[in-house]
Amino acid sequence: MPAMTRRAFLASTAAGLALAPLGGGRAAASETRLRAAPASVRLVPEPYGETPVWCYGGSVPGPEIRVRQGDRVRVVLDNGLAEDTTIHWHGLRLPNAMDGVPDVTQPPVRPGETFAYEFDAVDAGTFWYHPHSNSMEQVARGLYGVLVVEEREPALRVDRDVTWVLDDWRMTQEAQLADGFDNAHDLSHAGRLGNWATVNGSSPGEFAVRPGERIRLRLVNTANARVFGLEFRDHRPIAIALDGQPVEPHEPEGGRVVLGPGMRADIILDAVGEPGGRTPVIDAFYRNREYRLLDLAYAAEPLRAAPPDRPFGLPPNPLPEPDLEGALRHETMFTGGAMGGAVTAEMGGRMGPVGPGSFWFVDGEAVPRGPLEPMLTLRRGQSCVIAMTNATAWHHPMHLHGHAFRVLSRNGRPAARREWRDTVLMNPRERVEIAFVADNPGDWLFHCHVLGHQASGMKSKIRVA
Ligand SMILES: [Cu+2]
Repeated sequence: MPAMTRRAFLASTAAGLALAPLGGGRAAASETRLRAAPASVRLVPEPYGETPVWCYGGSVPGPEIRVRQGDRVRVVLDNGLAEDTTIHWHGLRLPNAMDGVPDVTQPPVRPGETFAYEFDAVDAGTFWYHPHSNSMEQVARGLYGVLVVEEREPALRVDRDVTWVLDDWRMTQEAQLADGFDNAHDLSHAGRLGNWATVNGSSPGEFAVRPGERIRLRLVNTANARVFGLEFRDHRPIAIALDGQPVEPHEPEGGRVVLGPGMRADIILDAVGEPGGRTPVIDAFYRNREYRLLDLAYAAEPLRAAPPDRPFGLPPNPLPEPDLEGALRHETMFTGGAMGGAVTAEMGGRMGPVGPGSFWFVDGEAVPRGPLEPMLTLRRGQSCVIAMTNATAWHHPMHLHGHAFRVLSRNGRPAARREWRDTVLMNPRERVEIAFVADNPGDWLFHCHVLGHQASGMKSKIRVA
C-alpha cells in the first residue's frame, strides 16, 4: 500500500511551493491528486484472483495523506468512475463548500470532471475521506483513504506511528464483490455486513512487533456496517484519541476497542509479549461470531526490556466549549427497521410509511434521497444539546458533519469522559445526549454511518445560519 509520507507529499509539489507566498506562519498549499476509478486489487490471498474494486489512486485504501496541523490541504478529485461522486472529509471542521455532500454543499462531480478541495487542517488527529454520493455502494467498493493531521509539535514519543484501516467485504466464492448493494434485507437490518475482513486492504495474518516497543496505532473503521470490537488479549491498549480528538488516556471498557462505522481510535499499544511469541487480535463485537483479525508476531530480538514508563496525553484541539446552561435543547428520535414496530411503541415514537427504499425515520420522517429541509436551525455561535433516542432494535453510529460534539450522557448517566467525537455509536433502545457549539455556518448532514441506513431514511440536516 502506498503510504504518502509528509516528506514525499511536500517533495512532489516543490514547484508549487516555490510560487506560493512565504510568511504568515501557515504552510503553503500542497496539492495531491486523487483519481477515483475502477481497478483490480488483491484483497484475498492466492489461490484466489484479484478483486475488481473502485478506489483512489489504484489502491485500497487510497493514499494516506499526512499533513501537519495548521497546514493548508489541497486535493484535486478526478472522477474516473462512470457515475457522479464527491469526497467528504470525515471529521474535519472545514468550510461548508468543502464538505463534499452532493446537492447540499456542492454539485456532484460528473464522470470525467475534477473538483478541487482546499481547506486548513485546524485539528490534529486521525481522519478519513470517502464519497458522499451513492456512498453505500461507492464506499463498499473500496473508495476511501485516511487523512492524518500530525500535531504541530511532536506530542508523543513512540517507536512507530501505524495506521490500521479496518474493513469487511461481502465476497462471492470467486473473490468478487457480491452485488445487491441496496438489497432491502440489508437496508432494514444491520446493513451490508461482509464475510472477509481486511487491514489496510489485505489480510496479512500477522503484524510484526518487537518486544518493548511502543506503538501509536490509529484504528479507522471504513466498513459500511460492521462494528469492530478489538481485543488484544493480555495487552492493555490505552485510548488517547477518539474520532481524532484527544481524550484523557484510559483503558477501554473490558480492554475492548469498539469502533462503529466511520469511527476512529488512536491507541497506545505497548508490546509486552515475549520474544518470538504471538498474540491474536480478536474482533469480538458480535456475540458468537468472534474471529482472529491477525496476530501480533514478536521478533526474537527485543527493542528494549520493557516499554517506557512515561505519560502520553495529547494536547487538545481548539474546540469551542458548549455553554450547557444557555444551550438550545433539541429532542430527536430514530425509529424504523426490522422489528422496529414493537420498540417504537415501547419508546413512544412514531414511524413514517415504510416504502421501497425507506425503512428508517428521523422524528417520523424518512429522507431517502433529494434535498432535505433542516431538522434544526441554529444561530451561529449558539450552543446546542441534542438528546437522541434510538427507538430501534439496531446499532446506529450517528455522525455530524462540520463539528465535533461532546458526549454528555448515556441513558441518563453522565458519560465518564465527556469525550469529543464526530460519530457516536448508539446501542438499541439507548438515549444519548451530545453538545456542541454551532460555530460553522452552512447546512450540515447529521446521519447514521451504517451507509444502507443513511440511504434508506436515517439522514437529516442541521442548518447553522
Ligand atoms: Cu443506522
